Amino acid sequence: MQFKPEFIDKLRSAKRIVFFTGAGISAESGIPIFRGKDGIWNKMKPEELTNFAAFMRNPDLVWQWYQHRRDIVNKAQPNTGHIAIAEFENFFDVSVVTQNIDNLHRRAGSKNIFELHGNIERNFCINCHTFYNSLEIELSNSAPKCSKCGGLVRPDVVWFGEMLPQDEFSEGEKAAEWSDICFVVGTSAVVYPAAYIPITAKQAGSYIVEINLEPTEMSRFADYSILGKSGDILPTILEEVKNFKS
Ligand code: BJW
Ligand code: ZN
Repeated sequence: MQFKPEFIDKLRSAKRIVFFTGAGISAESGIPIFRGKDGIWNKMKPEELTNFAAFMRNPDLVWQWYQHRRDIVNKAQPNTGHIAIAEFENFFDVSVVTQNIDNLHRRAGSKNIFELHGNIERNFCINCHTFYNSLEIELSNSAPKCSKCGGLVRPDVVWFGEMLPQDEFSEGEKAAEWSDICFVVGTSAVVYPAAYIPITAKQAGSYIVEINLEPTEMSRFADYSILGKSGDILPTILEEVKNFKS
């Protein structure tokens, strides 16, 4: 794979790198993406499953959907893309700002991770806000009840119309502002405010590199768009880095 010389120059001089990731980076681990022809939302309607009103209307249905996805996530392993990102930490100051809830960056060994849309391993009571990890509650087919107050327990993920975790978002923004290169990997970049992260990076002068199977909303902001699988492209970029860093 031949990369644009300007990109290699940027890589040589870069100190801080931010990876802004979406569902596509986990696709090669067997976790379905949301949109497009292979997206889960061709089969499941987001408005029936990913907002608070939907949960209140039918908590068991929403809980079962997350149970199904927990099973997929638990069986999945980080792929070569996640592992390459973790290895970038040997050469650069790296932040990972992810929209994913699947823990695969952490399991691959990345340290500095900001999760914008929560984490499927965590749950909380909608009444008293007690947190439960998935080992602490009964993972049956009905939405569990809080052992302290009897309130409904929901997954700690961000649904449409809900605020993003403030600290994760503002730390992610800072990482974007400070970055020399911002990689935008495996995201359709249509969900806001998350999609402001690479735009913030661009406005602060960072070099934007998109890695995706196809052009996206982000392509017009990108300085360089690389089309292909992140599990192929990221390890190849890492090899380039190893060549000039060793
Ligand atoms: C590969 C690949 C391979 C495949 N290699 N690539 C303007 C400003 C601000 C907000 C809004 C706005 N306009 C509208 C809004 C509201 C809304 C929004 O953004 N709507 C748009 C969709 C229209 N945003 C919100 O509601 C957010 N909150 C908010 O705005 O709060 C403020 C507020 C509060 C109160 C009242 C009003 C406002 C919250 C958004 C929460 C999103 N939550 C979800 C679900 C999380 C939990 C769960 O997983 O169940 O997050 S939705 C879903 O989309 C999930 C994802 O993180 C997110 C992004 O998807 P992603 O990762 O980009 O996946 P895909 O499938 O779209 O794309 C995959 C890509 O990978 C594709 O491009 C493939 O080509 C590629 N690919 N294989 C490389 N091997
Ligand atoms: Zn409670």
